[in-house]
Amino acid sequence: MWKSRLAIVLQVGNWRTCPGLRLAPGELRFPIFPLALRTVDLTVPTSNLFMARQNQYRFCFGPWNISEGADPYGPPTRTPQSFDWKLDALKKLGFDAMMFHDDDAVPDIDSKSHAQVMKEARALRRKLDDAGIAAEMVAPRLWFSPKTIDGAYTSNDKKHRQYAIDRSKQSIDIARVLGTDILVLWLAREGTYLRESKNGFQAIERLLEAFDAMLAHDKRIRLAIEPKPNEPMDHAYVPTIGHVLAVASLTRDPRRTGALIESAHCVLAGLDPADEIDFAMSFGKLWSLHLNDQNGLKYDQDKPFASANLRSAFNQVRVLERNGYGKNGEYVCFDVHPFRTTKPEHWLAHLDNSRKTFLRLVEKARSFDEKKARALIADRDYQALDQLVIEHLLGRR
Ligand code: XUL
Ligand code: MN
Repeated sequence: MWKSRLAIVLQVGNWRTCPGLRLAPGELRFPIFPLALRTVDLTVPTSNLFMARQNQYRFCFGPWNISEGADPYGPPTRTPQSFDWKLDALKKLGFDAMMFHDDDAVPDIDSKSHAQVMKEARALRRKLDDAGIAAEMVAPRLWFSPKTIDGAYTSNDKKHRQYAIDRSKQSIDIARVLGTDILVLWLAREGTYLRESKNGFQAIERLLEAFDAMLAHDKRIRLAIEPKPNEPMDHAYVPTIGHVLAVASLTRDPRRTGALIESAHCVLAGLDPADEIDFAMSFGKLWSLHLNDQNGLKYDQDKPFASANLRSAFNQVRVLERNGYGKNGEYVCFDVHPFRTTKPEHWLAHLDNSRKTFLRLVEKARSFDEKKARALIADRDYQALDQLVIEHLLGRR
């Protein structure tokens, strides 16, 4: 059986030093002549050669995912909880790590000196260590300040662009103290409300200037750019994973510039989250993940994972399984919010449910009849393939 599916990655040359080569988890490459220049790449997943080692997933969320229910038309519906309460909840729910905006880690960050920020970051690290919880990432929150009203890295005001770069460098320092090498960049205000207000060519130059400054600031930090096509902006400059990877390729260190995919953001771009995941992973660039759901082209909903489209969620889990997401230490994060109507006593259900659903879908992905699916594909009977998936999700074997 294995013979018919055998293919081997032969690589003539040293893959570590050849630009443009990637080694996805679950692939084998055999460097043959270390100094040769050309490559022969007959890629094939090793899962086809050996029994796949099953993924063990680790989970995280951020303090903002225990939110209070405010929306643009109404005030909060739940009284805020303290950070310690949230950390305790995360632990009790069996999650492994927490995500942080810089001001989740150090509140009122702009009013504090760098030394004070570092001191508070160190205290947070001790608290996390005591709780046995890791910090998954740090992200500069560049969309609240009066200095980012017209954008952060792409603001028309040079002083404000500098503020954004300085704050990002400080976020990197916080990340290092918290023990993570991932800086997430959701480019919230890097776009336009009005096309004529900015120059798109120049915006890419400015983004690159900022990314390069961050990469130079710390030689080990990795930038995980989180694309989103709109909201709060009408049009964002980096709306999809393709844009992320294109911009990454122009930075001073493309190897340290990668991506974070959020399911809802893909739906807002009219794209399939599973395809976006496959795309990023085929470049070895998916370093973090925000699973959630979104019911079509509306405001950003951050629904519980699979809440709007169970089949799409199944396909996301299936590609994560197939591509070995998590094997390099990546976490599965849920960027989900409770419904505004949620009572305080049910406040954590969206997180617990998202994780439960994810694990149920892992079972579904592992028990999917791949052999039958392959036979139907070979016979080009996609009608039956469609029904195979539906029956499987409905629970019938
Ligand atoms: C916004 C969003 C953010 C980022 C973190 O849509 O997803 O919460 O994930 O800054
Ligand atoms: Mn997100």
